[in-house]
Amino acid sequence: MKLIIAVVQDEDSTRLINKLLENGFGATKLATTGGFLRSGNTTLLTGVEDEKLDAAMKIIESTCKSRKQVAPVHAPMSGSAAMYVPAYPVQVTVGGATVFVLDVEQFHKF
Ligand code: 2BA
Repeated sequence: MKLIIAVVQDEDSTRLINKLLENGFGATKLATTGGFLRSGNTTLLTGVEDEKLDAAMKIIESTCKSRKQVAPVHAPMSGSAAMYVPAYPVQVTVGGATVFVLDVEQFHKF
């Protein structure tokens, strides 16, 4: 069994959950925050049998779009100086999805 951890954009999350459920996958949705943009995104946890991994990955790939986003970013600075440095706008391409696949050692439902 594998655990898929997929970081996706909020805009894609409802469609992605619906498609996963329609295709017989379970999903847990976590509200998360990207470390770089400091804006909200969604992390989905999906446990799948090994032979269904490809099908789940295809659903994620086909559902999650990449988008350009402009966001104020603070230069990484420590100490009190950081308070006086204004944020500067950067344009980044976010997504479609950042996906980690882990081996599951055990799976229980009690
Ligand atoms: P954020 O960390 O908010 O990053 C949003 C987007 O900003 C990233 O899109 C990337 O295009 C850009 N970006 C990130 N770090 C950057 C940097 N140091 N300099 C310039 N641009 C940078 P994605 O790569 O599609 O990532 C989307 C979200 O996926 C990330 O949101 C983060 O929440 C998660 N993520 C990405 N890589 C990860 C990793 N290695 N481990 C854990 N989470 C990750």
